[in-house]
Amino acid sequence: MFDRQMLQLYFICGTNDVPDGDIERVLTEALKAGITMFQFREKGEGALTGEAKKQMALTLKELCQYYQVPFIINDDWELAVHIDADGVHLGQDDQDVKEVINYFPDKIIGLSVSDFHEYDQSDLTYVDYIGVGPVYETSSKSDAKKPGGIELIRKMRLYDEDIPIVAIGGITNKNCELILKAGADGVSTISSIARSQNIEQDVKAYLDYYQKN
Ligand code: TZP
Ligand code: MG
Repeated sequence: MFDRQMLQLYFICGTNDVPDGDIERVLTEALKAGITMFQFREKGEGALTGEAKKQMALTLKELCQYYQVPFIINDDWELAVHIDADGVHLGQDDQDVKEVINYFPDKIIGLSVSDFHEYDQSDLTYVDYIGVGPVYETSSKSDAKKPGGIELIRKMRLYDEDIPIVAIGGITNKNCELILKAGADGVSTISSIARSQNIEQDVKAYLDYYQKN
């Protein structure tokens, strides 16, 4: 089910990340332009909850299915199970992977790892990929740790030569090349797509790298 190529351009978004709140439009444009994975990360003030969150998740899942792009839910593993998402992305403070794995046979499980201490304390047996960052400063996550720069990616790749790595934090199509050259399998982004004035053009500029390499 999981293939590391899915990480190439991993778009993460919730309704609060989109200036006019129209996440369906943004996701549709991003899917059309070629994103390779999507994560619904609904957080912050005024975020959807309960039934409204579930309905939005179902709508976005359908969009992803149409474009055959994996649909992942952030944190809320119960919702992921309930609506049969393609997987879940967990943070260090979320439910333990071991405790949810039985609900996710053949599904994708991602885990956030922001440094080597977190890597060492994580059981990666059932983890398909790790999200490593922040690489650069970000304004999309209020409690983001200190940025580790490209060195964080380079060192993580040396530390674990095999695990699929997606980099996160302050990434744009202008700085992604160095990150990928440092050993990441892909890049994830919120604002560079959610706030883009031209999603098609910006997504294609990311994907150019893979076409040339
Ligand atoms: N985790 C680490 S940084 C970050 C998350 C969810 C936010 C990334 O957002 P952006 O806009 O791509 O910097
Ligand atoms: Mg989390």
